Amino acid sequence: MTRPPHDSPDLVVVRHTPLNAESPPAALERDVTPAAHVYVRSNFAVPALPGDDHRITIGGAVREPFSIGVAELRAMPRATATVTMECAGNDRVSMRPLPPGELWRSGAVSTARWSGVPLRELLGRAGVAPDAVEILVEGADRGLVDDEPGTISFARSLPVREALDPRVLLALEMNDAPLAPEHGAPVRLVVPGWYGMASVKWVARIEAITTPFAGRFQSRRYVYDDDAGGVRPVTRMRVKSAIVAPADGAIVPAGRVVVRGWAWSGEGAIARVEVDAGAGWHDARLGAPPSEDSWTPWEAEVELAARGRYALLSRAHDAAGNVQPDVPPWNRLGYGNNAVRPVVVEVV
Ligand SMILES: Nc1nc2c(c(=O)[nH]1)N[C@H]1C(S)=C(S)[C@@H](COP(=O)(O)O)O[C@H]1N2
Ligand SMILES: [Mo]
Repeated sequence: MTRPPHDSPDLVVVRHTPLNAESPPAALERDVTPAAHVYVRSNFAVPALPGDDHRITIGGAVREPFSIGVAELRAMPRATATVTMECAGNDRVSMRPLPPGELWRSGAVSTARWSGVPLRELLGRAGVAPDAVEILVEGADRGLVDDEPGTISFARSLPVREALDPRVLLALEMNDAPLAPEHGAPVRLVVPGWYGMASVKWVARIEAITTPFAGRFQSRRYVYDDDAGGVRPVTRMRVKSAIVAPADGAIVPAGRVVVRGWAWSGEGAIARVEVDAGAGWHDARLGAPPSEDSWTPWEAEVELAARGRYALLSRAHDAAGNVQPDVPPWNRLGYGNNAVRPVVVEVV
């Protein structure tokens, strides 16, 4: 029997061109998301790059600027890390009033095993000048945007101290296979703990800079803009949890139901997860996270005795004392929605 293509989609498409697509709910039950099911978020089309012949330039406020080919990067000592990455726009669809931007539901989050060269190796070789304040990383992708003349590239900066964190990688592989084009082949940045926008794909240029970067994707997008003119940069992932089983909309028999999910935060380890099925909050059991930079599994049993519909809720706390809010924290562009989100099941 042949199946229609929409019967087994790899990803849930939000926009076709450029491709923006969510991980399907079933893929998020796994601790490491299969590569074909990792969400894709791109502002511009995938640039055509020459694979191992692609070169990165490292310059600006450094002692010794240089360029390095991807083939040379592959020959350098590697580090590997399992990292949970969430798009800052994940769950934008449940913010009110509806913000502009891609209308992500809850699938713009994935966990992958990245392997590559720590960024600090290249910065060490270049010798960052003492007056450098940030490291700028530019992708090879370019395109037009509504309100600016000519094409612009996707570029982001990190404070020097963050860029020197040995966990920040120039990744060459995802889940033990070469990076796919849509995920930044041949080389991308991976910044653990930060929302996805910091993890620049298709890296072409790295520059040490002496004044803070104010490019579009640093100061006009990926900012918490509060209507009153206050603007704060989007940085680390807010504490959040997701229920992966039962699935939203599932029909379950009456009785005990095991609720399972993940919790993550870029601001500290997960300290506690609570679950509510309508009778009040109680603690879930935490499992061991696959790594320090990945989500923490949790599980709880709830008693769904009577027929009818139930809203299952989960609420995570991190070691820094942050807890998920009940209501999405408002900002004009709809970033960082870490509010508690109901999963509805029907007991028959
Ligand atoms: N060069 C480049 N890098 C980029 C982007 C982009 O548009 N261009 N999008 C960013 C955003 S907003 C996110 S959430 C992540 C998504 O990475 P993924 O598509 O591999 O999941 O890539 C980031 N890196
Ligand atoms: Mo993103």
